[in-house]
Parts: sequence; C-alpha cells; structure tokens
Amino acid sequence: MPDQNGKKIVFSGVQPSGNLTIGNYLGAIKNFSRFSDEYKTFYCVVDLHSITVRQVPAELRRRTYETLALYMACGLDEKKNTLFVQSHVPAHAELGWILDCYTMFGELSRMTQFKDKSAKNAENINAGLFTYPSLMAADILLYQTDVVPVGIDQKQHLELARDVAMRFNQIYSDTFTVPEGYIPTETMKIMSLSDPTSKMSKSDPNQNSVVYILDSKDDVMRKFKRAVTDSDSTIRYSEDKPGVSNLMTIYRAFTGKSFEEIEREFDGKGYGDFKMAVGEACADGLAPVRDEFARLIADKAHLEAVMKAGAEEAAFYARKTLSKVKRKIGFVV
Ligand code: ATP
Ligand code: LTN
Repeated sequence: MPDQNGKKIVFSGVQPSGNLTIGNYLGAIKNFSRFSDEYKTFYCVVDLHSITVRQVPAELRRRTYETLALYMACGLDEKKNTLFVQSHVPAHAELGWILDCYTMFGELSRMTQFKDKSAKNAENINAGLFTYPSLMAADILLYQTDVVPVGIDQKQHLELARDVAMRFNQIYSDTFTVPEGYIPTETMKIMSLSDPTSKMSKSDPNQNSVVYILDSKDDVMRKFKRAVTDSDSTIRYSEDKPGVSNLMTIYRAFTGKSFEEIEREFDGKGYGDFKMAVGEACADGLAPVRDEFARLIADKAHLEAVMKAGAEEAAFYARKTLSKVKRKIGFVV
C-alpha cells in the first residue's frame, strides 16, 4: 500500500547474529539500495529474531552497531532510508504476539528453517525459534509492505506472511497489504566454500566455508584458494559441478561478466588461476565497503543518532497499523 507520498513500501531485515557474509551481501543487502529512490524503504536490524539462538550479550550489542554500519557502508543513505533496530519499536513484539494467534501450529511445523535450526541447536529448541515466522510476518505487515527483498532461503517465511495477511484480511476485512518477495535470481543462494551443497551461513562454525564482508584481502584469497571444486578441471557452469558453479556465481556478481564470458576467459586454464581471479574480484569489490565501514563504526554517536531517528520514523508507521489491528480484533483502544 503506498505511503502518504504515493510511494510503495519496501521492508527487509538482517539478524545481528554473526559477522555478515558475502551471501548476506550478494543475496540481500547489495540489492537494498536499488529501492531507495522510488520506494519508501525500511531496513531493520532484527535483534529480537537473533535471540532465538543464544547470543553473548556484548557481542549482540557490538553486532547491532556493526550491522547498522554495514547497511550504511553498502550504500544505504540514512536520509533516504529508514534504518532502525527492531527492539526499539515495541509494535513488532506486540503484533508478533497477535499474529501468533492467527498462525497455525501445522504451518510453523513445516518451516524448513525451524527444522534445520532445531537440528543444529538440539539443546535449545525454544518456542521463539518455532514462532519466528510470525514475528517476521509482523515486521513486514506492520509497514503495509509491498516488496520484501530477501534471499531464496526466506521464500517459505514470506509465503507464510502472505497467508497470515490474507487470513486476517478475510476474517476482519482489508487490514494488511499482501507483500511480494523480491528474490534476485542471479545470487539467490551463495553456497558454502567447503560444502557447496549447503548455504553459506554466518553461523557456520567453519570459518573457511564463509567469506565475511569485512575479511581482509589475505583472508579472502586464502579462503577461495581452499574452496572445494571437483576432480575435473574445466571451468563450466553445471549442476553436477556445484563448487565451480558457486565460484562462477560469485565471480559473475562481482565482475558483471556472464557465465559464457567466464567460461571463455578461463578456457584452457586450471582451477588455481580461476580461484585467484575470484578472490581478487571479491576482495576488490568489498574494499570500498570495508573502508566505509571502518569510517562509520568509529563514530558511535552518529550511529546512535541514526538508529534513534529511524526508530521514531518506523514507530509512526507501525503505530497506525497496530491500532487498526487492535480495533478490528475488538480490543478496547
Ligand atoms: P544464520 O546463519 O544466522 O541463519 P543468515 O546468514 O542466513 O543467518 P540472515 O540474517 O538470516 O542471515 O539473513 C539476512 C538476509 O541474507 C536474508 O535475506 C537471507 O535470505 C540472505 N542470505 C543469507 N545467506 C544467504 C546466502 N548464502 N545466499 C543468498 N542470500 C543469503
Ligand atoms: N528471517 C530473516 C530475517 C528477517 C526478515 C524479516 C527478512 C526477519 N524479519 C522481515 C525480511 C523481512 C532471515 O532469517 N534471514
């Protein structure tokens, strides 16, 4: 639903649950700024989501600042985008509870992220991990969001948010905009460098599987040098060559070259040369983000001012939806 200036609305979020990876960058954050001019954009650091997995308090606090600084270093101007921290706008938790009551146990049980994360955290399968998608639905629906840019791993959650919105609208008449996903096909899933059949994830304990946005050039080069490929030696994009295909996807994202151009460029060359080139392209592409991040993270007062202004702006929009929801349900407001 357009805002008061007639702009459509974009919302997305990233958890401050670890150091951000090139998966987060290519699959999500890098695409955020393309909406800044034509849409009203809300980009949130979703700290409430991150405590579904146990966090060390000092690290959570540090990463919350860092995630905000990374948003800005990736080109999100705080004057053109509403940048804020989820726990600073209590309406998220409030609508999250309400939507829990419109989300079915069976629906939540089918979520693959819940199944994966509960297998990985068998000692802490808490209720928040299970109801995580209704809080994510609340994030999105609070702002009457039209478009949600995310990686493909979030498609199932997004569909649940749409189902919950339609269910609520059907019970109480039109209340929520039903959001659409924006999933960039070129980079929808960057895979782990040591196991190219699983997603590159910031919570992967094996540091060599993951390239972080803030890795030094030496680290980037070392990780690509060790990346798993195959026993063949041709650089060709193919489903039966997941390691090489993943490296080609990363190379394409940083250079803008097509798969055919890449195949031609490395025709007759070995994996060693190719991995060096991917490492160089990735490190060069990340260098300006790293420099900008270093500048921003040094000014905590500025980051605090940005998150405060962002939360005030977001709360204004969120309050409108929340009071509409409460009235429709029959709460005395
Ligand atoms: P965790 O490892 O803690 O589950 P994550 O790395 O999946 O976290 P999130 O904060 O959950 O990161 O995701 C932020 C955004 O980055 C989401 O839109 C998600 O779809 C996207 N994303 C995460 N990993 C990848 C990846 N490997 N490829 C493409 N997009 C990704
Ligand atoms: N669930 C997402 C993070 C997230 C999000 C959102 C993304 C929380 N709320 C709202 C888009 C819109 C994740 O795990 N990547």
